[in-house]
Amino acid sequence: MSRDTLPTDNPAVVTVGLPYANGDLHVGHLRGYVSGDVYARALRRVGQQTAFVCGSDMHGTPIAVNAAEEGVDPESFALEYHELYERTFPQFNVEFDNYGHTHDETNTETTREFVRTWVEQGHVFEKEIQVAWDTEEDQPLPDRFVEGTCPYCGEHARGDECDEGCQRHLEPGEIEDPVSTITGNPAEYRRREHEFLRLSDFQDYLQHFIDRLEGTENASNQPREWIEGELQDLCITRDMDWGIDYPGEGEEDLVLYVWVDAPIEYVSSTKQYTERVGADEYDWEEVWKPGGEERLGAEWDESWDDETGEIIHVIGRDIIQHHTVFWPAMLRGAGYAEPRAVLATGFVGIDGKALSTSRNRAVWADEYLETGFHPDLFRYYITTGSGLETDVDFSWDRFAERVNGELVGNLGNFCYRALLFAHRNYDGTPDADVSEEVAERITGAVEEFEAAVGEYRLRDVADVAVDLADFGNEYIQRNEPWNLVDDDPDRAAQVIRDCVQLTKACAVLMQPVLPEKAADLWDQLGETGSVDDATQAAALDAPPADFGEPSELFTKIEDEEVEELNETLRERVAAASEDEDDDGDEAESVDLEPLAEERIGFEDFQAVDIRVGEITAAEPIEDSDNLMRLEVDIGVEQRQVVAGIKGLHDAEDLPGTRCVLLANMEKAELFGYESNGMILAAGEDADLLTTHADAPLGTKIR
Ligand code: B3M
Ligand code: ZN
Repeated sequence: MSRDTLPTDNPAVVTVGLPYANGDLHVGHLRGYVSGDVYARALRRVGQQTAFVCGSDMHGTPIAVNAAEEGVDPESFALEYHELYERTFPQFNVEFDNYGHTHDETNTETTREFVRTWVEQGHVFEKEIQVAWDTEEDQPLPDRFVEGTCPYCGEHARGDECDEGCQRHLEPGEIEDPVSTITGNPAEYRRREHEFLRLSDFQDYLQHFIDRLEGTENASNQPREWIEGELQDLCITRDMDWGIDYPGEGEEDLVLYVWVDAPIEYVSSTKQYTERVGADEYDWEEVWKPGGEERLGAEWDESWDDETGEIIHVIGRDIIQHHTVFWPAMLRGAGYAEPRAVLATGFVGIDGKALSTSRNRAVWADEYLETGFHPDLFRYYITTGSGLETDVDFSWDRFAERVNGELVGNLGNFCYRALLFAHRNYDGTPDADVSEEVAERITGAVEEFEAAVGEYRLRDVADVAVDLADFGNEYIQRNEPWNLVDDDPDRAAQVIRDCVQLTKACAVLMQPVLPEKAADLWDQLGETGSVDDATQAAALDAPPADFGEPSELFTKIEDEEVEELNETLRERVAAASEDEDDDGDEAESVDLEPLAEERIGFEDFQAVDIRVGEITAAEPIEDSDNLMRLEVDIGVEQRQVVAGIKGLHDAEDLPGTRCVLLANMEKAELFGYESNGMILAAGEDADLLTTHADAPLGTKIR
């Protein structure tokens, strides 16, 4: 059974993963918040009642470690960042209906209530486990206070997550060769009592949940293996002072694990919104707790699928497990509703490498604002460059290219031309009917917008207006109204009437991604009221008869500006790479990685489509330090692949080289080039894999 496509009559809530209140925001963070905001606005645009909520994540070792480094208490440390985020989001037109934080009273109370309910329902048990211990400091080392090796993939891992390797959540005691991040000494494991949420109670439920879950494919595919395999119970307490106290007798020295109170902030923040606007306007319980206590402990009933709020989480792809395994179990265990959709965004990198706050390999939110570029430009660039799931590279060149080409040259140009012509010749909208061709084109755009919202295709939501303007430019060019004004005034009036209508439709449809620019255009059209409140039908409603002289919506970004920004970024990336080398990462990577312990079945292997190929063209990517664009012939087709082999192989030597290509690798966009496959290579020097005899191109490797 599938749910009715959005919009539905139920209230919806859109949330974005909570930022840890421990550092400045960069473009990688902003991708998530902008995406959430665009989606929330788009949902409202199609008539769904929607709250958009979030809050700062104040607890856990990410905060405790950084606060300790600065010698301040975690609360004031985190509050300072919380206030910074509260100020920064609106500067990118990210407008939450409520922005709370996990340490506030609402969340403390709601969290404790969740935990008490799990305990009452018998989902919590106590167990003695091994926790890492710093013998010099004589203290336990929860989460990020310990580093070591991931037991699953052998990569370097920090505390509770394998952030450089397989991205798995790590339970206390799992990390191998633990080292204290406080003293740098090898840590010892000691036995301690902790509280656990029995995830296996929810295994059956989760297997059905994952089939119902909507959103991006990565979010429902990635967790399947965990949900189908043996579910490891979740340790929900930590030996720390900073956090929400565990609400149980005799457990005063334990706080709740940060991943308990963090997602509960989604509920708390929605509650606060209801407290502000009143339950008549928006009732958090209808969304999160439909059916009151009735669903607590009861078997899932299919009729509940429709009797619920629409809960939509936008998150980074590194926290899929938390949102599709732990969180739905936490909700179910307390009798709450379940997420309808999880939209997991890809990462943002620079030059093919991940952003790093500690190494200053990033473009910062403040830095963007200081350039003076309008926030809507960033919103457009980050939502439309590629699909939400894809990892992307931030590049000022691409940013300028897209702004100049698509916003200045296309959308802005069309609206300005249309309105200027209308204003000069008719003082506003000419008195004529919209042609059938144009009415149909607008209807098509409105429908495409709505379909994209229903299918969570955020890029397409954001592309609709620019595509419509593209049509507008072609239409005006084809009809040459400037030649008609004298000879065929009726026809001229009709063409311009069409163009003004297209402009109005653009304003309506661009509003989610370019909210301030849409408002500007709305004013220029002489419309009263706010474009945010205009319905989709307004795209075809007649524009006002009179309007004044228009102004250009967007300004061209000059080459010199881009060059300056590139220069700053190049220097920063070079410094970050030097740092990395100094850290001895290089030496580490020469060590042979331990063999994977986990075995895979033949079927898993068969799912990996590896082919014999031949490189037919190779070209270094100019602005990148390590990327090369390759064309690879795999018999059935030619593939374009972006590979990190610049500086390791000469482009001239590569054509004619036989290689081995992972053909069903997810597509990615790097430096504006689509990478459709992955060349297999060994080690730091990218020793390319090949075949010994002459298996025909395209042969599958088995
Ligand atoms: N604070 C940040 C992260 O791991 C973390 C998200 C919580 S969402 C409930 O991306
Ligand atoms: Zn790992």
